[in-house]
Parts: sequence; C-alpha cells; structure tokens
Amino acid sequence: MTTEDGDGLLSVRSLPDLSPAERAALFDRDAGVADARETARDIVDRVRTEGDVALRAYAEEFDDVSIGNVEVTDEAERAHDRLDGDVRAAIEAAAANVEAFHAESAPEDWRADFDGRELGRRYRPLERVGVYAPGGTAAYPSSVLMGAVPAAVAGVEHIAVCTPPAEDLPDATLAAAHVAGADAVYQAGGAQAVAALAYGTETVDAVDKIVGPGNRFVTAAKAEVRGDVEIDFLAGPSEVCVLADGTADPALIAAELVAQAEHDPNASCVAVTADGALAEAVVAAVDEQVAERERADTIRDALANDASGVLLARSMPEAVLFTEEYAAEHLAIMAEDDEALLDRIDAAGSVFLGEFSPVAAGDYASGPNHVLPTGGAARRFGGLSVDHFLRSTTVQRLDEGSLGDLRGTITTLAEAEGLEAHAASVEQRFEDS
Ligand code: HSO
Ligand code: ZN
Repeated sequence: MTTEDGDGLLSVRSLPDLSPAERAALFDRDAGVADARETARDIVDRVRTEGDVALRAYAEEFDDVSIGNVEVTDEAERAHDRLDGDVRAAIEAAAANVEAFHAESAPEDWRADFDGRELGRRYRPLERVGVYAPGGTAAYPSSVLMGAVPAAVAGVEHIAVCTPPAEDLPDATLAAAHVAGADAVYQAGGAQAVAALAYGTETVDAVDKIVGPGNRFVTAAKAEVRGDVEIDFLAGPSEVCVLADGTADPALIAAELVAQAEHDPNASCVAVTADGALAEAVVAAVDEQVAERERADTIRDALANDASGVLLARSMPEAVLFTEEYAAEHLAIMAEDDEALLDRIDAAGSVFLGEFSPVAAGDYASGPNHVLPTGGAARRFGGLSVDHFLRSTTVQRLDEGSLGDLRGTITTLAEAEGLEAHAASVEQRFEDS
C-alpha cells in the first residue's frame, strides 16, 4: 500500500506488504564497505612499506594538500587557545558530560569469597590507543571526544588522534583532541591513517587499538588491520529508527529522520508506527522540513535510499517486532508508555525516550557514546565504552581447605582428559613430605 504517489520524499509503506526485496533493503545497510576492501588493502600495504612518504603522497592525492609535518600536536593546543569562546565552552561542556557518564559506567576491580576461594577480576588500561576522527563534508570534533574521553577515563597513557589533512585543519577538531587529553595529533585520513596507527611510521607510533567511525575506506582498512591490532568495531553510516504511537508529534519524528539523514547519502532513517494518520503526517512534515535544511541534498539522497522509509504496521506489537529485528544504531521511542515498549526490545545501540530526548543530544553532549553499532550489529554488541580500553585479568587464591573441597573434581576431570600431570600438581599439595 503506497498512499503517496511518489511526489513526496518518503511514502507510507505497509510493513506487512513489503516485498522480500524491500525488506532486505531495510536490513542490508553495508554501504559499500566490502567493495572498498581491495583499495584499502593497497593503501595499507603502501603505508606499511613507505611510512610517512606514503602519508604525504596520499595527502596530495586524496586531500589535495601538501603537508609539512604529519604531526600537529602543538597545533591542537594553539587551536584550543584561539578557538571561538562559545565553541570552546561547548566542547568543554560536552567533554565533561561524556567523562561523567563513562566514569560512572567504568568497571571496578573486585575480589569475592566463593566457598573459601578468593576470586576476582581486575582491569588495566591499554597502553596506546588511536582515535580516528572523520573529516570530509562535516568535521567531527564530537567524534574526537567520543573516542578519546573514554580512553582517558580508562587511564590510557598514549592517546593519538588522526584527522584528515587540510590546508586549514578545523580548529574545533584539534581543540577537542586537546580537551580530551590526546598526547599526539596527526594529520592523516582515510585508510592511510588506519594503516599508520596499526603499523607505525617514522612519525606515527603504532597503537594497540584503533577506534572511531569513518567512511567506507576507513572501515574497510580497520577490517584489514584487525588481528594485527585491536579495533572497536566496524561502524557504517548513521541510522535512526523512530518507534511511535498515535500520541507522538509528527514534526519531532520528522526532525529525527532529517537530522540523521544529513550525515550521509547512505544514512538509514526509518519511522515505524501502527497509526496511519501519524504516518501520513510524518511524510508531510519531512517534506516541509527538508526544504529548510542547509544540507537538503544529502538529506534527500539519504531519505530516497531503500533503507529509509515510514512504515505502517497493523499493530504496535508488529511495530515492536520490526524494531527489534532492525536493531538500529539509534532508537527513538515516542509513545505514551515508552518504557513498556523498551522492555520488549533488546537490540538497539542507544535508546532515546520521550520528546525531549533528540538523538542529537546523544550525538553531542548528554554523555553516552555516539560510536555505536550500525547495520544490525546491535544484535551482537553495544557501543564504544570504557571497557573497550581495558584488559581484564582474573585472579584466584585458594587455600588448603578450598582446594581440598575441589580436589576430587579437578583430578577426575584431569584424568578424563588424559592429563595426569594436572592431577598430580593438585595431589602433590596433599602429600605428606
Ligand atoms: N550520529 C552520528 C554521530 C554524530 N552526529 C556526530 C553528529 N556529529 C553517528 O552516531
Ligand atoms: Zn548525528
């Protein structure tokens, strides 16, 4: 059922009547990473062998800029000092909220008694971490904060930030690196930055883990170097799913779709509801709002793509089921009993409840991370957090009594595995000497 005749940007699409191909398009949100793998591999190989020379050559080729120094750490401090006061204050306010949220969610070392066995877990920071901050059509100081602040909270000593080279590097991005506590900032972008962080160059120190979102070449390069270096996960273009009942304000739903659509022509923006009048109103509100937006062209492309749409379910349970399957990076719930709907959803990167919780709050300043699983990966893991920058170690101390209690269990299993020396290592403790 299509109630618009195609003039509007979006149309109301009946959820149960979607063809298998239409459904697949909503769930296939890879955005070309697989196709970028070969190019990324070539770039990674070249940076690995040629180091800084390759970074300079790629800066000329891809960014049209001839760079002097790859390292711009001092520039970050100067950018912080000269930055417009309002922007600096906003970066600092956002950083403080991101730090507070991540500090609260950081795991703590623990020890506990388990029938005489003293067992525990402790956490230690990674030593060296690289944060990728995209440039391109939008500079993302917020992504610098989202990558570097949790690393600093975890206690990571060396935090490097890479951002694409430019004649004039964006002061806000540089300043964000400084505020977040990065101790090295490099002008390197794309797959070449990932390679530099993974393997090191004359200037760039190799790191233990690379985090942060980027375009498909960055993402493909992260997939290439994974194994030699840790990565957070492969993040694709932004997505939002708004789950709404008839009480929701269509203009606010439209604003959420339009906002994430401005990131990327491949962004996926979906609203799902069981209220037909609301669905129609959302379509109309999107049309109205897009015309007023500065990035209208990108927004139109994103909304026109097959992974975007306004979906009409026959019932709220059906809408909820779709939402769960869709596993959105951002899920906004606008409904009378949002908590009850949330109770029925397990897969979502970050959830926004109620009409005063726009996704933009989480994108910038409320505290939770905006580096989140995309493409349905929220079914498998959550967003960037302090845990990504920690390694855990388990610790155990048994005494004569608690080992004695387990003696039979251990030796029986050791013998069952044919590992007699394991059993002997236990028995030896109980032999009279
Ligand atoms: N929504 C983006 C993050 C972002 N938004 C950065 C604005 N700036 C991906 O979650
Ligand atoms: Zn955003």
